[in-house]
Amino acid sequence: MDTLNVFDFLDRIIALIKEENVLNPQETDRVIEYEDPEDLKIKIDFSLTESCANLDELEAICRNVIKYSIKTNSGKFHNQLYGGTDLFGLGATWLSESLNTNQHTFEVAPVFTLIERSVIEEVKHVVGYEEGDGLFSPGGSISNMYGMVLARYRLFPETKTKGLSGLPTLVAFTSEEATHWLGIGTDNVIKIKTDDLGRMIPEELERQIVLNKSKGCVPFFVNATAGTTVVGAIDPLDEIAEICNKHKLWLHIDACYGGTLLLSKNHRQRLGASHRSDSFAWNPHKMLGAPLQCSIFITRQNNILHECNSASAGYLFQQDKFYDVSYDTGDKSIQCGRKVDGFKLWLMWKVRGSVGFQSLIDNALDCANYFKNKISKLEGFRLVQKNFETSSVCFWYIPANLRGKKEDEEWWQKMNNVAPAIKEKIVKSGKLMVGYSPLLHRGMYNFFRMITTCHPVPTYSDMDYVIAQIQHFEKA
Ligand code: ABU
Repeated sequence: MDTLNVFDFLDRIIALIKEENVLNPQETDRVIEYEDPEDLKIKIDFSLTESCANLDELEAICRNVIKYSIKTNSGKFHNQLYGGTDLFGLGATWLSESLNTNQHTFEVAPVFTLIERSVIEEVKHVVGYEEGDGLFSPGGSISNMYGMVLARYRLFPETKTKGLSGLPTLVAFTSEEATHWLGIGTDNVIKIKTDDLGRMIPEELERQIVLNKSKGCVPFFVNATAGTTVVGAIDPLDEIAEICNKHKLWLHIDACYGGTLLLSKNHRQRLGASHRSDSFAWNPHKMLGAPLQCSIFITRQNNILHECNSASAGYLFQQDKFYDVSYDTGDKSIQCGRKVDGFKLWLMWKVRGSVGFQSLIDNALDCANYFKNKISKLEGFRLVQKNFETSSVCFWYIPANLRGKKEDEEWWQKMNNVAPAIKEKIVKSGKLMVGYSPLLHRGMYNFFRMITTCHPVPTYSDMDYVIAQIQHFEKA
């Protein structure tokens, strides 16, 4: 260890990132160097031993970590709802990771506390809340859970001290397309039917609320989704807000994926009724490209985050401190240690301004639209639905030997294997990563899900490339 100068090591890491094109993969670079798990264990020595590695060994290990990792900054990566990173956000990460700051109190995070406040205020403004509070959380599922816990607390504040026993059966509502629900008992999460674009049907929501009340259950929470995971559907927020208002239900909007649209004047109207919600979750680490992770939860209700979550740890949140303790934001969070994720978004916003965000978002959606229009005219491609509301485009690829045949159950069973088989070939070639999914509640077998994001900035030629690869690997 004596021989290892850590600053030399950090210099080498930066050099490696440049040499291996991690941040700017070239056209000839593979998006993935796929190895099965057992083979990967041979390529990289994952064991930890008593002896220490020297600088050259460390460099070789890190080079392999890069080699066998997915290059999300490649224009060939369309596999998830996130893509590559905004490099200004990355700069923010390097700085905050170097400072190793914990967000819990003002005394240990003076600058980042004010930065988080500033971002939360701006996000509240964009969503349309005049009051309220918020924080950064470790991901969309947790942000959604904050909404659910606050909803329960508003209705039954005694759960904080007495727990769940004695409570009636609580029921929550979400669309058939939504995912990632935790905590309340999956049987008590009522899935509401969707229309042919994957959006919750408001009349169905109201029917289920009334039905569940008549069974003696207590509805307490409605989750509307702005950007469902597969088809990117945006629920009719205004009509859902009306129903929640009528039945006095907490309305949470899971806008983890679609919330980014609020930053574009050309697309924000799709989330026009967001201000009517009680809480709202948005992940700038998805379409906007903030480095993972960057997830925001806001609520329109004042003080409730603190009242519901405060544990008043005496070793952190002393009330007799020498400064205004309302700046100690950690006590409204369920975490103790909390990263300063707000800094990434704040720096990106400073550099680009809202105008810069808008042009990145408009471009991502324009490319998705170009892709959709192009495949809608190409032989062998079939859209899963007529329109898509975010940057997700879902489609089947019908191989030549299945075209023009009777589309019976046997045909669909064969179609079900097409996307996984083409994907395997594409991934093993290192040429492309694109996702696939079934939507069984809509009777749909496996189809491709193509996603565009703000980073790396997508182009029409990236879109053409995806089409060409799918066509090529059908035959390969
Ligand atoms: N939070 C759900 C993300 C899933 C996906 O990227 O496909």
